[in-house]
Amino acid sequence: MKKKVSVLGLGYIGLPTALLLAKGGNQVFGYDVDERKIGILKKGLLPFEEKGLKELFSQVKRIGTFFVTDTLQSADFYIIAVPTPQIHHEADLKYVFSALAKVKKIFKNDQTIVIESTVGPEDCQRKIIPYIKKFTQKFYFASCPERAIPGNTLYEMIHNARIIGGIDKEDCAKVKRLYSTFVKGEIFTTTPTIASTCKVMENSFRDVNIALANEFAQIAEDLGFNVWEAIELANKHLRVKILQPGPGVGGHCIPIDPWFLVAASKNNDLLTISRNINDYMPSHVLKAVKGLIQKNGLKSPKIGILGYAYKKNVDDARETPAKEVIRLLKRKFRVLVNDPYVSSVPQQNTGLHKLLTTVDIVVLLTNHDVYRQISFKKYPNILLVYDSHNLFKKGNFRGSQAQHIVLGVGE
Ligand code: SAJ
Repeated sequence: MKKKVSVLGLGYIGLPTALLLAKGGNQVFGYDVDERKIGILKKGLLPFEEKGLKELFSQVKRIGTFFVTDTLQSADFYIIAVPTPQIHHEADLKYVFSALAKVKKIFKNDQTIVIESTVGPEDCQRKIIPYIKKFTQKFYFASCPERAIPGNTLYEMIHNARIIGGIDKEDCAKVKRLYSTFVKGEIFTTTPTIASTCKVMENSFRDVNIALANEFAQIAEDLGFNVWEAIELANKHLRVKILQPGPGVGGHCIPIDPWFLVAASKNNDLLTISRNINDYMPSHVLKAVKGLIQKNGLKSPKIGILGYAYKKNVDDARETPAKEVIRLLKRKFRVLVNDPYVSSVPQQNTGLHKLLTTVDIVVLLTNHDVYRQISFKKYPNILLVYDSHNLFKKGNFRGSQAQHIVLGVGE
């Protein structure tokens, strides 16, 4: 039987989850404290872009199972998908608790609360479940952290394996039935602590491996070889899959989640070092660009940044390393920024052609596909191109005098 669901928080995770549940035939009420967002959705528009989301939104509007509301509706399931920013390396649960406080006001016995937000390993057991127990003894609960990647959220929400951490078997079974209305991947059940910890372990795994790639890049620069070629060849080994270096790690999860583990246990040396290596990368870019300026004797050059999003082809700039690179560069140089996707760059978003005709140095920070087309011969003003993703190839420089310097390539 299809259920009544209230989704609290209509962001990058809450909104797609709500729409998929509605497409699955459930009656879904999307609630958010942000009146502007509610207004946009009520007009039938989307507050952000994500592949396939527009089509899905139109589809559920036609089916008539999704309702946007500025008052929380009583429902069989409350799905909490609010942000959990980092505070002193722990998950700040203030938005989770303010959502729970709203649930408390309308909660009826035997309803179910699901936490989709990323929380620390023991936050459910130690903080969230005890809070719920203060207002009801008759409830079902599961931690079911989202694991979809921005840029391919809908596909991953449907096809990825899902982990549901319920208090006991009945909680797991209830939530599993609900998620089965849209998840095609395998659904596993476990405890709230394991479900929450899996999520932060997954992102820590990625952070540590990116740090390894970034360290290899720095070693390559010291020793004078090309790390991209070395990684490609090392990855020919059957059991090796080295990731790619870059200007640092962004996004709402990988730079944050490992800290939740660091805060939870003293056994955190590798996690801490990896976080620090990745956080250092914007300074590494700054050092490299400054070195190039000095070496080429450029006096007060104008620098053009390509890319502000935290990764390619998305409009998401949360925790983007570009923010720190720009902040550091702006202390000494004039900086222009272009990003075709992100509307909120820290200063004016300069058109690509205008930027390329104005600057002396280009620093590529996000490997958006659109940048692959640039032909530098059209811009004789550009003397140096610092490429932190090894994006540009020889063809981009045919007929151009610009020097191409790549992160992780030593002389
Ligand atoms: N990055 C590198 N080198 C790489 C891969 C990534 O420097 O080889 C950088 C990217 O440029 C970016 C950052 O890391 O700045 C993160 O990008 P990503 O694409 O690896 O991951 P996210 O943050 O977009 O999404 C991650 C995913 N987690 C994992 O792959 C383990 C996603 O599945 C999670 O749902 C999401 O975090 C989340 O919400 O936790």
